[in-house]
Amino acid sequence: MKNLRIKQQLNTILAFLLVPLFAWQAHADDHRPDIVFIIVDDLNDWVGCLGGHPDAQSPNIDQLASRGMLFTQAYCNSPQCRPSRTSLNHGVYPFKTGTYFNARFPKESKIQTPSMQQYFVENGFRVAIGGKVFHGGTPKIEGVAIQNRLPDPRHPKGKDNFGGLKPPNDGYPLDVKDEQMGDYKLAQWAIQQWEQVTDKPVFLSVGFYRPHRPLQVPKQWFEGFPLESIKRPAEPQDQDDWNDMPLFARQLARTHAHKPLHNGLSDHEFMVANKQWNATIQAYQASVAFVDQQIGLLLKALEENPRGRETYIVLVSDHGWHLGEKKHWCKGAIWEQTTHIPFIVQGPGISANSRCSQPVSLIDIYPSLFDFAGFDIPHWADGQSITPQLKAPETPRSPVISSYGEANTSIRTQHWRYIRYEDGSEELYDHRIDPNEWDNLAANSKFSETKKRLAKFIPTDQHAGLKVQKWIEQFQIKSD
Ligand SMILES: [Ca+2]
Ligand SMILES: [Ca+2]
Repeated sequence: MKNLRIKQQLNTILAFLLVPLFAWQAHADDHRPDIVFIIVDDLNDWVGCLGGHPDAQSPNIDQLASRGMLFTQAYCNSPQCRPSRTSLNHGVYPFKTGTYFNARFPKESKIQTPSMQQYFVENGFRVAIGGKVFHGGTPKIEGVAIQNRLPDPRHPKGKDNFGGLKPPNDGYPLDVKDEQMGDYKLAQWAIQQWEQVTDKPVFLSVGFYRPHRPLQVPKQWFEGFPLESIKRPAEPQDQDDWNDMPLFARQLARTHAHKPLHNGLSDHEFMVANKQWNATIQAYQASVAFVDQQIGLLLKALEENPRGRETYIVLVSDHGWHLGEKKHWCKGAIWEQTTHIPFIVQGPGISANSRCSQPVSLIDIYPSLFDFAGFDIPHWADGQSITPQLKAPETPRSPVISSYGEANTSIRTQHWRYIRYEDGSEELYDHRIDPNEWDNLAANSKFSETKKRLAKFIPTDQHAGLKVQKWIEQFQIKSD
């Protein structure tokens, strides 16, 4: 009898729960929000709101942060475009599929999970994708408006790569207007998509290209960063930062994302030898200020919702970028500067100017956006929704796992970064006292328990992948 009553009560509850579910089918009662996902290519923490560089100019990104929640400890899951974007768009970790690098591994698993854009289409959203959201072009999805990357004006002949010097120092002030640049045109395309009024809620993904190389933007943006007042990242005063680093880490940092080096010089040695350090910082900062302006055009349009819906805006980057920190450049390492990214969410119920210092990563985008849309989170999603932190920022989260090849793994908690490489060597940094990761504590027995605790988060069943050691041998990387 008692069981029957419970069953009846459950049926009543179920019926009650199903009412809003069916109501969603009807357009008039569809109160689901519009969602805008903005991803910026190669943008590190050199934005005002994250304080990564004292001269950063990013007023529009900063304003977005002031209107919502800034996740101050957000990281990528892989420090290169293809693995990072594949992982975030499909909701699975790189170590599940073997997609570890831009270079393809023949035995990578075919990605089986739908992209989040596909999933939104299947769940009744109007979906549009513009610019660089996926690596290597946007895959065709039935019913989706796609705008591939729009080209920039070409630099004058002979002025590329600073007159023959190799990347990463290929910044150049273009004698053109913003309106001629691909990112400006992308913002206009995105605004047009936003302003279309249809019955369905909208999921708009927009991928801005700068500050990805070449660091070429209209010259007015260079003028905001005079060469004579460029500030370089801090370096340790009395020691060589590499002295306490494992041999493997030093070699990894010299591989330049697996391309041959500059006649035996590392990127950093090359930049110093050719006196291009300040010029490249200038070009990067100009590129950030330029792209911020283009993002601002879109953000302005998003202030009004033409469909009368609530709006979520999420802004991230695909990974960080070094400009000489730890004698390293670009991406392709699993340190703080390569993995730390902006991660901002504005939306209904999110307090203005709120901050969360719990670790989050790009793996969390997929389930979070589904949560915002009211979808059930599918079982294959590796990440965790950030909704609990949007309500209560102190709610604890699991550490961030970043991979750069099979068995090259970084574990980032609120206070620690622990790295273990494919040869078993390690790095350990205490971020409470060492935000620049100068003092590797891995060899100090005082921290063996900490290491053991953090090592438990390293996945034990990682998918096979390309080995960094092979590149080290192929390019005859030096040991120091
Ligand atoms: Ca990138
Ligand atoms: Ca050091």
